[in-house]
Amino acid sequence: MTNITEPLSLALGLASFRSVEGAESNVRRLSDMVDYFADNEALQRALAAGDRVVYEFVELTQEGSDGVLSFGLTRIRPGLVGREYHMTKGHFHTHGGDEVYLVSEGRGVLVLQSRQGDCRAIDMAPGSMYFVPGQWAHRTVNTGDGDLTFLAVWPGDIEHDYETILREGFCKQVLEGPDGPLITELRG
Ligand code: PAN
Ligand code: ZN
Repeated sequence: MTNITEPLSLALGLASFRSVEGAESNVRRLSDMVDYFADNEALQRALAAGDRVVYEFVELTQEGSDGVLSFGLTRIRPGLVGREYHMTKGHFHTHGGDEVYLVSEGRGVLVLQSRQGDCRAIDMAPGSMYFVPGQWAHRTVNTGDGDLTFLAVWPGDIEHDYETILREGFCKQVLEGPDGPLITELRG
């Protein structure tokens, strides 16, 4: 948890975010993603070769309901588990807090799913921002050859709910196809 009361300028890199007092570093390895990638056999094969990092994120979390903002930087390494690209777990925000993403490097897809089951997949590119409405679960997929790095900014009074979307499952999957990323509908 942080309490930032002075203006701050940060380069969009993990190291500079980590240098802020109270920053929380998170690493998600293959072993943390067992329930998330669809092809469990491919995951076990990849794990046998080493428990590699799938993504890292550094959060500067501020708590409060009076317009306080939290923010974080995520870097997803390039890679595949079977035909599925490296991706984040994905979550809903409790209380429906909106979020803004800004991509600094890489290529990817933002997969969104509303509480009513509406489903979207939006291409992500450097220099573009993405608005995540409060009632939509969101997951980020790295479809490129290099790191996908993005800034996220969200309200301080939300919690991250991973359970609901894990139980429901995202309705779109992003797979490596013969001519690049292929977005498949799992249902709906
Ligand atoms: C992001 C995510 C970050 C990691 O900062 O928390 O990209 O993804 P998971 O939290 O799904 O593992 C964000 O959306 N914050 O609200
Ligand atoms: Zn979020």
